Amino acid sequence: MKIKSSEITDEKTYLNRRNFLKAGALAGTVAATGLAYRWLNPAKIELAARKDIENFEPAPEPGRDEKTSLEDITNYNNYYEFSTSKTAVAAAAVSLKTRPWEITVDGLVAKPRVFGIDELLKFDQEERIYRFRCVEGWSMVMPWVGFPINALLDRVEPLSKAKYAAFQTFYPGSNPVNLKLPEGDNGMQSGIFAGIRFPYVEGLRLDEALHPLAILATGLYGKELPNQNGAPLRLVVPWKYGFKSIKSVVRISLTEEQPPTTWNIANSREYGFYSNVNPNVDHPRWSQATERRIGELVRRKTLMFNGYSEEVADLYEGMDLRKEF
Ligand SMILES: Nc1nc2c(c(=O)[nH]1)N[C@H]1C(S)=C(S)[C@@H](COP(=O)(O)O)O[C@H]1N2
Ligand SMILES: [Mo]
Repeated sequence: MKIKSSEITDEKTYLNRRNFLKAGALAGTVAATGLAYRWLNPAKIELAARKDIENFEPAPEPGRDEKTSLEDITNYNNYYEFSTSKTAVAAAAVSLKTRPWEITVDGLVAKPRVFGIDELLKFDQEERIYRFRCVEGWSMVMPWVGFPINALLDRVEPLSKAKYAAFQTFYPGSNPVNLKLPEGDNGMQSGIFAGIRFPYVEGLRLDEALHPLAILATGLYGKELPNQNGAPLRLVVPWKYGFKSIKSVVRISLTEEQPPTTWNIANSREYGFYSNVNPNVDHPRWSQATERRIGELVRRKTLMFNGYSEEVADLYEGMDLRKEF
């Protein structure tokens, strides 16, 4: 059953739709993807059509991937605009105002547009239970609510020249196209204290962005997204290290050139553009072969593409994943 856009009004609605994913959601996803892929590579339409909705769930073995508690998901965060201490982010992010909030989708598209957040909340929302692996070596299982990015990109009609999607986080004083955004500093700190440059930026190859597993999340555990997790709208790319999943997005621009990304700017030797989860390619300072699942004691093996190989491996055919890490 697919959740009707008109039904998404408040937290209670989110709550009542915990299991709304399942069969119905697939049809919509595939239709939207087919449309979007047409701009890029007709062969990809088939790839999307093959996908079984069960593959979006993270449990190859029953009991192996229990959902991480809401308590852990909302109190162990990386959001450097607020704090570099994971346990301090939740309290600091209380001061983020998420209204008014607009997102511009521009660049190499036929119909560039500004979307109000409330319009995006009316898109068909699905629950997606995903593994989430931070490059630092910890992981969780998150029950997101959101919609595939391709559902949004369809509306602006990507041009065939577009090869990448660039994403930008809200940051006070950085409002290039005069969006309606909250006034004031919202509790965000200077990049000097965080050791990285703000606004936080990320990027995907367009075919990655159009992949049905890549979503814009609007909720968590059936409720609206908590500030510390990137309210009101954040990217989630479950086969890539967590830092690719940029929070509190205000701009998505399609480009011909590979866009700059925050952690790659900070240290290009340690953080590549692709940053696909890969147990065989270590971080220069630590192994990526295993991870600590938050809430568990014994480390577990990290899976190639975070366990989503079947869905995404063909995006990288012919690439040397050691060089293009
Ligand atoms: N704008 C912004 N987005 C961000 C970050 C950040 O510091 N700023 N941290 C990234 C990192 S390193 C991770 S692991 C995830 C953490 O998401 P979570 O707090 O929802 O678990 O957000 C990513 N997105
Ligand atoms: Mo991370």
